[in-house]
Amino acid sequence: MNKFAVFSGFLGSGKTTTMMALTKYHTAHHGKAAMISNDLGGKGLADNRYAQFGGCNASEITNECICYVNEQLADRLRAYYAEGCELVVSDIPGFGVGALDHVYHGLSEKFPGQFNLAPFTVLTEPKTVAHLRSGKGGDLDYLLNTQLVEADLIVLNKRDLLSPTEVEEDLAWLRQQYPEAEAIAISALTGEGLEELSQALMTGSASMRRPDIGYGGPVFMEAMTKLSEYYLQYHATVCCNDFDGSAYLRDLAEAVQTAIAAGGYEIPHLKLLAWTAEGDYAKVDLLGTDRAVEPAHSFTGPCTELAVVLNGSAACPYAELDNLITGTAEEVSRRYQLELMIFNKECFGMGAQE
Ligand SMILES: Nc1nc2c(ncn2[C@@H]2O[C@H](COP(=O)(O)OP(=O)(O)OP(=O)(O)O)[C@@H](O)[C@H]2O)c(=O)[nH]1
Ligand SMILES: [Mg+2]
Repeated sequence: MNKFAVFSGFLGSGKTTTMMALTKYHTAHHGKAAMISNDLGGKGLADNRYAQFGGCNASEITNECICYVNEQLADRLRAYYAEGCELVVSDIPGFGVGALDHVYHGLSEKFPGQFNLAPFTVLTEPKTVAHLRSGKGGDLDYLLNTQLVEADLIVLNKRDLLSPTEVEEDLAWLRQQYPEAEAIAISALTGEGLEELSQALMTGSASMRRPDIGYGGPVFMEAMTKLSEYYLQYHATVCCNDFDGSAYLRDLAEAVQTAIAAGGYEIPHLKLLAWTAEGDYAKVDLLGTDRAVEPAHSFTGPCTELAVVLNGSAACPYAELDNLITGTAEEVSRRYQLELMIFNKECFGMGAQE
């Protein structure tokens, strides 16, 4: 039976990494699978390029949340099923809520009986669970909590960062807090739990609940107003000899981290992806001002020119975010004697900002 699942979950929880690991695992052990990366920026999302570099059966839906383009999503699903896929997963933007209603109910109302909807899946990670369990509260709590309220299936990702006892404690808390949902623990990085996830999606089905999440209400608007999106694509050419592209990406991520922290802002996730004409590539993740920059993939050799994509979301007014990241990219590139040709930049706030 052909299945479709939405993967929701906060910025950096591991949606892309999990979709990549799952589609590969499912294809190798069960049947053909595919993934769709969805975000608000224009064509060329870092997540989709990264998935394709990683050899995944992957495509993107850009410029709009899949919440509002049900027809485009339906066409894409039909195309994947026509090429023999039995499982397709798509994420939504990492600060998104409301996809249970907009996507699952939207598809089933507009295309009755055409799509088999797997449990609405929401990823979370140990850091988020620890924060919610602490009850400390924060600006983004509405989003962190509401995403989990929508879940039929909660996936505690990054279990490799926890002891077995901690995993059980977090799962018990999640089950008690969100009793409508199943909860499982996986590691997209080690592959632990992928079979359980694959089974849960193929054998389970969406509850089609309609929880009241206060969508569009004052708390929702307040949370969205804090967030801005940033997209930058450029070519970088070194003036002489070659350079270490992996070190460049890492230095850029660390310099952005310093600039964001100095401004008193927060950046839950910035993805920095670069590649050469020969197809070598590197990726670095910046996951907040308090965490070490994580290289996800490194170049195999020195570079003479690169294509670079930066995609990210921050709790920072968009004009300020634009100045901070663009200025930092120019400054770090000068240090590496790179000539930049910027060919696309988008930076916008998620709600009305002063
Ligand atoms: N330790 C560990 N790290 C992981 C795991 N899965 C993902 N990560 C890391 O978490 C970071 C974020 O992963 P992504 O898959 O890009 O997260 P995302 O949810 O797609 O993020 P957005 O696209 O910003 O919403 C990356 O640095 C990953 O390498 C995991 O199972 N264990
Ligand atoms: Mg992603």
